[in-house]
Amino acid sequence: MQIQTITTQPYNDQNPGTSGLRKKVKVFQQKGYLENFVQAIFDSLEGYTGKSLVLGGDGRYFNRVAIQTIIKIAAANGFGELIIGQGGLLSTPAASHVIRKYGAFGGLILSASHNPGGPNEDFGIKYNVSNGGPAPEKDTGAFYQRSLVIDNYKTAVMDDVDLDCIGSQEIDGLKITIIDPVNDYAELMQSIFDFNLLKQSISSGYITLMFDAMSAITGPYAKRILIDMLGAPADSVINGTPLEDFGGHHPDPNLAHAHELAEKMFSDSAPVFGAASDGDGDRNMITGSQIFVTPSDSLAIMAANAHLIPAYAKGLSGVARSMPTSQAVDRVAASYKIPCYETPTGWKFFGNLLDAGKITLCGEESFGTGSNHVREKDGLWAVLFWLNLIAQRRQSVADIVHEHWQKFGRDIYCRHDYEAVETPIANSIVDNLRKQLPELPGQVFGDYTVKFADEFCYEDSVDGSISKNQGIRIGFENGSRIVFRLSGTGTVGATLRIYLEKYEPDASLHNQDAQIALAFLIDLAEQLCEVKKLTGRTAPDVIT
Ligand code: VG1
Ligand code: CO
Repeated sequence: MQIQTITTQPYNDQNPGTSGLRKKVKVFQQKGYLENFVQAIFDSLEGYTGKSLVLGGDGRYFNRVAIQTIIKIAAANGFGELIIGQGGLLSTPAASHVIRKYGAFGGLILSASHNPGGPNEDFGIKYNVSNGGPAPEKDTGAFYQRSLVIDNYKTAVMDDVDLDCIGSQEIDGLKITIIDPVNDYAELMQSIFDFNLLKQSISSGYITLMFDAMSAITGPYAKRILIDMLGAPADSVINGTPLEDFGGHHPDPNLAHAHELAEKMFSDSAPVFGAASDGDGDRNMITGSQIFVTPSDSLAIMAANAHLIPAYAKGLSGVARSMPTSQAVDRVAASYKIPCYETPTGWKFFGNLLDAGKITLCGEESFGTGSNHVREKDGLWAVLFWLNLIAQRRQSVADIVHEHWQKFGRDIYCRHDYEAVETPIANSIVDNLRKQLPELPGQVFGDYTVKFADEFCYEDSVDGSISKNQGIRIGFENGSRIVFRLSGTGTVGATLRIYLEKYEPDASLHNQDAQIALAFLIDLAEQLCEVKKLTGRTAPDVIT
């Protein structure tokens, strides 16, 4: 194999965020930009010579070009085998599974997840380690440090690989295997859930459903599993063809962006169950006829009912949630007497807990839930979990949710996002909040007395690593919380996220609208951070 060493100039902005490096496509198209970052990753890793690397992405614009570039750099750096999803496609959870199943050294996932795609939109790249999960902070920190000083990259002189033809070939000692992106994942789902029960429930018409793939990666997965394997009617999957620009939409599964599904679920002709997934297939939105299930509630309900699912019949070793996720799952853990861990935002923090067997199930308020079956959050897995639950309990989504609230109380929850705020303003908002922290405990605001106010710092109980500055938390005596943090996945300015929650034990007050129930906390959050005042905005860009 002929290998070239190309001289390059470093870029100073290749610091991975919450989930990999995300930038505008135009940034990735700069000379050597992608090459530098990939070489910086390989330079920071050890022991991969002759081993295999998994490659795949969510099919967004630039996916195919990037894969060809990466193939040549990986070949030149001495990998022995590249396992690539056909067409360059792999959903994030499927990539995680493929890494684990084939014992790969690691994988590169090309995605900017819920961010929009297209020539003027976003692209991203993320390295996952051999457990199938996102690289921990010590690795991503090393990639960044290396990227700041890199002065050359290696690339193999070879033709582009045919990404569409399934099978293995050998090029100068490098094995290249193109796999069906769905097969292994579908098999895994079959091993977790009761497919026979699901088939019966769907074919008998007991469960009707609509799944919105948002013109993103889950289309082929949902069609294979929901339609081909479980017998759902063909029109149950909408927007099921992956498009490079997601049809011009944000592939972000929430009521604002999955509006086609949302309208259906709140109409007279709503099916029993509705769900959506994001650009790379790791997020999920769960709805039922006339009801939206918040991701935090979904996690708690899954934890409370996991024993009804074949793979979790023996119960859960423990659960975890990201810090801003509501405390609903904590109540389930307390009642089941299992541990509950609070981690920083981002799936990479669950990996050690899953590997150590300390938790079985975990989730985030940002429409992400998952378990120890892979090391990423998993959108379709969550969909199948809920379908299995409905089939097993023979209850509607609304009944399952209301019963859960009756038993555990309701954690009324919402998140307000202020997007593309000018970075200096966003930073000053956080600095001002930080300054107020020492004064806040003991202060009384209406019925709310501040119990604690701090900046979340996480110590990993498995490897002892410390992650600082993971968001500002203000907790009240009555269990309510306000959390502020800046997003680590955006590509324009800064996004301020404000998370609000209030515990309501009284069942007669469970059917309140979250915005109304949380109105006092919403006003208090503005009083503390002044985002509206400082940006001149009147409302958040997105409410979830
Ligand atoms: C957001 C979510 C976080 C999630 C991350 C990646 O990060 O808040 O919970 O893990 O996206 O999700 P941030 O830093 O923007 O708040 V995905 O589906 O975009 O890979
Ligand atoms: Co995603």
